[in-house]
Amino acid sequence: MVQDISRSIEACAAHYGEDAGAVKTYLIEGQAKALALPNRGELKFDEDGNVAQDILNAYSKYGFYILENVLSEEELDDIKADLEKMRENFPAHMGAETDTHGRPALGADNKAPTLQWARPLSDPLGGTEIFNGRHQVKLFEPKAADDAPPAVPVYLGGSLQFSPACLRTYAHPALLRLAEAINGPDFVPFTEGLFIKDAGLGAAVSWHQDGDTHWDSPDFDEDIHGFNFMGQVYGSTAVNGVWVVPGSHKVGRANLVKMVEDAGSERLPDAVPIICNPGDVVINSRQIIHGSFANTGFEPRLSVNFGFHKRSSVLNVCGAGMHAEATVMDDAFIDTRARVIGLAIDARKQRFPHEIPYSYAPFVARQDEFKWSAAAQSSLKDYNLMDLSI
Ligand SMILES: O=C(O)CCC(=O)C(=O)O
Repeated sequence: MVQDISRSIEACAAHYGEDAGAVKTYLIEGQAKALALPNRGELKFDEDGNVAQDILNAYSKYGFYILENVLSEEELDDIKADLEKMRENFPAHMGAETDTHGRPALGADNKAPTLQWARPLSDPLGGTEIFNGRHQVKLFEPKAADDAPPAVPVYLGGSLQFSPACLRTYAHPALLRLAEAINGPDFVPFTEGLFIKDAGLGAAVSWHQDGDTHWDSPDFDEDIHGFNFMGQVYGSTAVNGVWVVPGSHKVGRANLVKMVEDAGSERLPDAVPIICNPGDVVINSRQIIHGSFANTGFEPRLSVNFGFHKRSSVLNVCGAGMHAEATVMDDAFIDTRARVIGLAIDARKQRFPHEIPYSYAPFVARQDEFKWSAAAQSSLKDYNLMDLSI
């Protein structure tokens, strides 16, 4: 069962003037194509405890897979409660040092990037040089309602320092077993953040591929730039969700300008939306062509993002410096940044004591060193200055 978003499809199409009919058809056909793909289901394991091969095969073929019902109601409620608390503490407006209660705002004294804002329904990255120009085209920017605020929060970087619930989700044992199946037992962190797409306000993220450093590597393969998990708190739809071009993670860097020119519009004909219910988690190759349109619909989306790399993709490599200063990532650097995995495993163990915790191979002899507490949570401040982006 997927959410009925017919009202949002109508509302979205109405923004596009003479293209309204084409937009409506694109959304409806995209939705049907997405639901027909054989890349969704429960995260299953075989008798030996290995991730079901059909999941790995479908992920490899399409570059994304929808893992259904991974996050329990209880876990989702924890995330929503944290989110509410964080939002109460967001800067009162873009650039404010305090929240609406006059308290120091979340992230106000952080050195690392935290909350990012954009004009409602805009495409802040498309056609710019930000992130090494990977968002090559500017998407259509629908007009927001007259009473919309001038700027809305769109992305919270370094989310694990602000939300114990997100930290616990980061150590979800089934997800980490999948990370291990794809990236090996010594997998390493990438980056973590929340994509916030409020109904009628959320900004677009133009078509792009995430990888930066390894496109011309002699060892290039479909997994070299890692993947993102995207946990869906409210679900994700053709109107508010990420769209992807299935299979495009295998073929190298795409010329998106040409693809849009050839398509005659920003509506890439081979793209499909990632459709999820609350609690589903998407695994998405960072190399897949993906993006999301402005959220002109009535349903909000909140994606809890966190990714992992193969160790060989980052070890002694100079990072892309996407989220902080680029640096050569040696063993000690990776080990320090991976501490968040150890802490997350303990945080989860304390909250869900009946679950079998994930055993992270690099810390197998040291896991007892990692003890989550309120003080340990505070020690994560600015942890994302250690940037493993590639
Ligand atoms: O969630 C979104 O809208 C965009 C996500 C994205 O582009 C990414 O994770 O790279």
